[in-house]
Amino acid sequence: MPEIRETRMRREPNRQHAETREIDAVVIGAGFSGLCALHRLRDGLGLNVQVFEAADGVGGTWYWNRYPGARCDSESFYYCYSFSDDLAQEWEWSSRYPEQPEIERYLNHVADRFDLRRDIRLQARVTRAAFDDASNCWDVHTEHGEQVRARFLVCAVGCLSDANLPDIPGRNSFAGESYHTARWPRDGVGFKGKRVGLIGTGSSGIQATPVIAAEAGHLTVFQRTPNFTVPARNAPFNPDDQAAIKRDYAAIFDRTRASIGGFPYFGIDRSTLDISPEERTKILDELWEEGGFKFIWGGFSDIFTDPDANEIVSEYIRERIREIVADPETAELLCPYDHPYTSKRPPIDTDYYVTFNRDNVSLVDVKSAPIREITPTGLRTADAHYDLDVLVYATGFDAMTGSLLRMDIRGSDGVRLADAWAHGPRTLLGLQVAGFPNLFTVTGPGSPSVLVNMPTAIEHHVEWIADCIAHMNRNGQMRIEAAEDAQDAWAEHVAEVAEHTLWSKGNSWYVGANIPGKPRIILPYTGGQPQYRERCQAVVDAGYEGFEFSA
Ligand code: NA7
Repeated sequence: MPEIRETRMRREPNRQHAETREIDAVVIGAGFSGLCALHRLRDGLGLNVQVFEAADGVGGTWYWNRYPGARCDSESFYYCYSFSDDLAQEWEWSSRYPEQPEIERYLNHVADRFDLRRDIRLQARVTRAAFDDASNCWDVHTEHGEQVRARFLVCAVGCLSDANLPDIPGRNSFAGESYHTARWPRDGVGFKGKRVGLIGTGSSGIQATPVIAAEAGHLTVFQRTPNFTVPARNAPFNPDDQAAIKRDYAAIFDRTRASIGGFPYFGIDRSTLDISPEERTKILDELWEEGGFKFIWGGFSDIFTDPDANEIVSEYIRERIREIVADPETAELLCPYDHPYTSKRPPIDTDYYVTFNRDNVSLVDVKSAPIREITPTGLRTADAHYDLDVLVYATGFDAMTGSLLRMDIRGSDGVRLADAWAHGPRTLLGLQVAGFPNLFTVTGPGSPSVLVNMPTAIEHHVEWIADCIAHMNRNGQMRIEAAEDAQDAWAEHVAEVAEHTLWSKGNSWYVGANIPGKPRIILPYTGGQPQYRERCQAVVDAGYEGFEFSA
């Protein structure tokens, strides 16, 4: 197994940068959020900005996740930037759900169109950043020795970017090929005639399974927790529909900003329990046929809060699984019973369940017979050995905190972020951390982030950060930081809101349960985007209440 973090990167020559440049802002990451932040801070505020990006291309999530079947779960026409109407009008999406190469092309187009590349340093992983109390600046260091001093540090590192490669005994002894879905080779992987093992049935595994199965000699899916997934119903984008959307784009983007999940349609306030079973089934049938996230947001609002309501919808999905999967034993293994629907991030899929009807696909339950070790020739569970030529790890990410903590970030008085967050992340609004002045986190823990269509959440944060910096510049302020008591109050609020929902009830990455030893704490804010935006605006209107400035 190649070292996961470096799988495909050419090493930059060992440059020596003797001098420390002084600039206004460093942005870490050149994905959706980093590109947006660079554009807004440089071209909007006129700041001198340097972006550092670990990869050898822009795109972030959409650079790294090239696995077969990788595509977005949000629909293309709103999984994009809204900050430029010209951009929105000129870009043509090919289908309802764009595939990874298309989104990567889009982000490269954005980088070129807004002349962003000249301020992006590729293959420059930030390893260390330390706040200097005397100058109120951040000293930022890259792995190749470059140093920059900047007033502001904007972490645009993504919520799902620190790939999780489980520490399974014998992992490095495997003699075949092995890949993590989030570190997929650019040239692809050939599966023809091969015995492929795939570990993990989250969104990545569920998207990859049908595509790998279509090519492999045999595919064995190692499932620890079955997942609820609904059909995406992907289809080419009809040009007339696309033209109609473009005529209405401003209103569509307004709706994404006003809705709970950042989608251009509003959730329906309807209880699962208030209508007859027949009526309910009819609604669910229609949503199942329509496909996508509307199944979640366009059906019944109480599935997020009421266990009985949730169980009804969960059972509806189980019935579909039993209907689709021919072998009753396999169908039952695919049925989740141990967590409420949506308490683990719900995937949407293309032909996932039906793939288990293929002769060359088998499902292995590694909950009842856990994986014991990887061997040179395959994978051993508690009760069998599986011979494999290729092993695919679709094992997810150290979500929302992994990429931040992987860097050695030291705030005021040299306090390490890793120590400040030893018992779980604490932020004010997911935007700032007490003790880490002038550092902003785009879609950080404690903000709705991953529960919202990501570009919508990202643009909101970038706007807030840019407005805050403009406010500081107007008022001659050099330093901003979250007040400890305001941060405590926000952390308490985030935890309390989650208690009233089912979001925190599954063993998911939403609560850090997928990473051994990670403190169990709800990572995203579950109160919904509108409430969150209101709170962010109220804070600004009250003179950035909860934040402390100094000149
Ligand atoms: P996820 O959703 O975290 O899924 C990871 C999967 O890997 C999940 O089924 C895990 O089972 C499984 N896993 C992880 N470690 C192991 C070990 N050691 N043994 C067996 N199985 C394991 O990651 P994805 O990449 O699929 O999706 C991430 C997000 O990207 C997704 O939520 C969307 O937002 C887009 P578990 O459920 O923990 O039992």
